[in-house]
Amino acid sequence: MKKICVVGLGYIGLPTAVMFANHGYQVLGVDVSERAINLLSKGQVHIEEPGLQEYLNKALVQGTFTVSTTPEEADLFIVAVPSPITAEKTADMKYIESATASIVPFLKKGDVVVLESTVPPRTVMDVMMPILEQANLEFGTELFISHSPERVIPGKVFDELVNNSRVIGGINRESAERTKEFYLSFVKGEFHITDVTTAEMVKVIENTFRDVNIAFANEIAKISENLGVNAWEAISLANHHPRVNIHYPGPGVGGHCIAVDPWFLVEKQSELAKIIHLSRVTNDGMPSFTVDKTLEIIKSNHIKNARVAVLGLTFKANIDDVRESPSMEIVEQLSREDIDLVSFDPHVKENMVPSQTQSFEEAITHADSLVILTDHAYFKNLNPLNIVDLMSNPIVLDTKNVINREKWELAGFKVYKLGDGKGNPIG
Ligand code: SAJ
Repeated sequence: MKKICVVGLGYIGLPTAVMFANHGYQVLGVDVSERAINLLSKGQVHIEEPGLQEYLNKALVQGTFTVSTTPEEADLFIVAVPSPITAEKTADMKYIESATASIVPFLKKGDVVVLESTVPPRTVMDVMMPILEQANLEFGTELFISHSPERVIPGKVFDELVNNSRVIGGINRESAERTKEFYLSFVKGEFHITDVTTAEMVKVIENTFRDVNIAFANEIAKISENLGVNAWEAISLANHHPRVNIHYPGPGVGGHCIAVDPWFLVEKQSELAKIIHLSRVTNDGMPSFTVDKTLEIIKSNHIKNARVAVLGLTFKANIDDVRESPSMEIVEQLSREDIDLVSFDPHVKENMVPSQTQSFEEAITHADSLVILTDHAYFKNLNPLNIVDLMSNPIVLDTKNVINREKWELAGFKVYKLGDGKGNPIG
């Protein structure tokens, strides 16, 4: 049985590792986090992803998955570690560097090394290859290197791992082909073979496309508010055009990808990456825009000592991840205001901020305004009739177009929506 060593057992590495372990490979999962390794060695997952526990259980029963804090010899090495940005918005390559260095002592003739992390274009050539040189193997004939960026969306990882198409960029054709052989074991989507730097570029521009598109939607939302238009309606009608696909506005762009990757291009080519840069700034400004709107609503409704309930802390719907979430920034900004702040998220089971409560009822009781920041199914399914009497002032600001305006207004709510210049009450 061929052996695979996956370095980095996070949101991408762990699902990928257990997938291979269920498809004919002996897999060693490596992570520097003792906590993650301890939990995994007891058969427990340290991240929430539908299907993950089941795949892990199956692999453990078959004996095809083990974990460790250090790599071992293998036929394929997958690097899936974080590539965050620094406070200066430049790529932080330290995890890529240390993960690459950690496998060098175990490399042998014929091995394949694949980078899955999203990185600034040229990283494999300029950062990884100089480190891999220490293995004293000839690149492209004795050691095969490629980049096959992960493309999965949290919450649907297992479906997308199998069904998404995959780009594989090799330092030469042989590297890409050898990489493909491994992934063929479970990927049903198409494979697209290219060179290594193009593969890096492909991944970064996919996410940059989304960021620029969302910035466009956020700009449309602001313009719509002033023109008496409902941006949600306008965008969805525009999207009926066969060649238009506008994304939707919101309180900001979160996650570790879309708000990060565009900076990789700004860093490399700041003179040229102008729309990309402006989009980042536009999206980063949305939390403050949301806070200002919340405060304006309180003021225009003449509410003194307002109690504001923020609903939704994660960076997107139906997940438990609050890292890089615009909601967290909004909560932070609101906590500095002269209001009584309470926050709630049905998916976040540990309190992450002082204002957080685990009880929805506690969050809304005596609130003067609800601020919905995440489009969780939980919020979509709320019945306003069960809420209205518990609040001191039934006001709601919906930043994700989650609630049905008519239904909530009929129940007695004053409904404000981000980007809705048509339906928002005056004052
Ligand atoms: N958002 C909007 N408006 C929209 C869509 C999203 O404001 O119309 C916001 C979300 O609320 C969220 C943020 O954008 O805060 C990012 O969410 P997302 O669903 O767009 O993306 P991620 O970060 O969960 O996953 C993305 C995916 N990339 C693309 O769809 C091009 C995923 O396929 C990648 O694997 C992932 O980035 C990654 O790891 O790079």
